[in-house]
Amino acid sequence: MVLRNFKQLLNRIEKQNSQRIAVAMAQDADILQALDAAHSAGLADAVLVGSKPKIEKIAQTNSIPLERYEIVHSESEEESVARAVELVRSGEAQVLMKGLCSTAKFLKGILNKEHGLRASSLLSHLAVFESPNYHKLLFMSDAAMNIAPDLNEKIAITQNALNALHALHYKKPKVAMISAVEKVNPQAMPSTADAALIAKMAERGQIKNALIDGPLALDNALSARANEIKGLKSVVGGSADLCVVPNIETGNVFYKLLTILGNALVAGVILGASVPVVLTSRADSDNSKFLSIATALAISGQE
Ligand code: COD
Repeated sequence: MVLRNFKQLLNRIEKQNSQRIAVAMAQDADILQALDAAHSAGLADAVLVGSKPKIEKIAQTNSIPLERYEIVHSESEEESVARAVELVRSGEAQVLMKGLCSTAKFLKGILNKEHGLRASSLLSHLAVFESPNYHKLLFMSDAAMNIAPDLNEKIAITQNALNALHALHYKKPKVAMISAVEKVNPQAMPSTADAALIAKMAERGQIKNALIDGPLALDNALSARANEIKGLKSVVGGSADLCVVPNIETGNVFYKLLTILGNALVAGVILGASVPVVLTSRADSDNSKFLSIATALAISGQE
């Protein structure tokens, strides 16, 4: 079943058991507000890793109760990430969340060969948007982790996202392999060739339970009218559930345009780790951070 909005996603998880989230660098007002909302909704409690004085000050300024949380004091970003990851590895928390630290440092902590949380060959980021201008939730990968994925990495990114969509009960998600045009032009625009190959793999059943088309420009992916005008027949048909973008720059601009100029609500998670991982941009709102927690829980399906 296709999810129209985040409300439907939240309905899915309202009966799940509450999870404990380990937050790396929790000294952030939006993070604490988001955790408060998750706690009030019965979804999760948390262990806050980071500067204890800063966490306490922020909580006091914003009237956020802290009694319900354990605080693990830690000074540096690296140490906070390592301690939060360790809390998850030891089973004291079931979800990991990025707080006020750099994405690269957070991801390096997850990827650490000895002490990290790798569970599959490639980890990737998945963003989810509820836009006032689109008729259902729109998923997009990868805006935050894989910088310049090659063909094999794009296949893995697509498969990770499909696994997440299947976990959310989508039977055959419509996937658009995004480029700038819909014509395959291997020499001038190699991303068009990668897109076409992945679409062909899906057509031949090498990637299962998905309708994949590409290359598609974004208007072909999202607008039936654009397809009509261009005379393009596509299984995605201007109604993509998932856009797979060719590189991190495209993904990052996609994400920020939708949130800053498009008034979209957004959630962000990392896929392929041994536990659900919540990863938002530091400037995202408290609601976005709450929705990201909800999305991570829904995908991990702790029903
Ligand atoms: N999945 C699984 N393993 C990976 C991945 C991945 N996505 N990326 C790297 N690895 C493995 C490599 O195979 C290698 O074994 C080890 O990790 C180190 O690989 P490096 O040297 O390429 O990786 P790092 O540690 O230098 O960097 C990995 C990052 C994920 C930190 C890096 O790719 C990165 O900085 N990504 C962008 C993060 C970012 O700035 N986002 C900003 C937008 S919000």
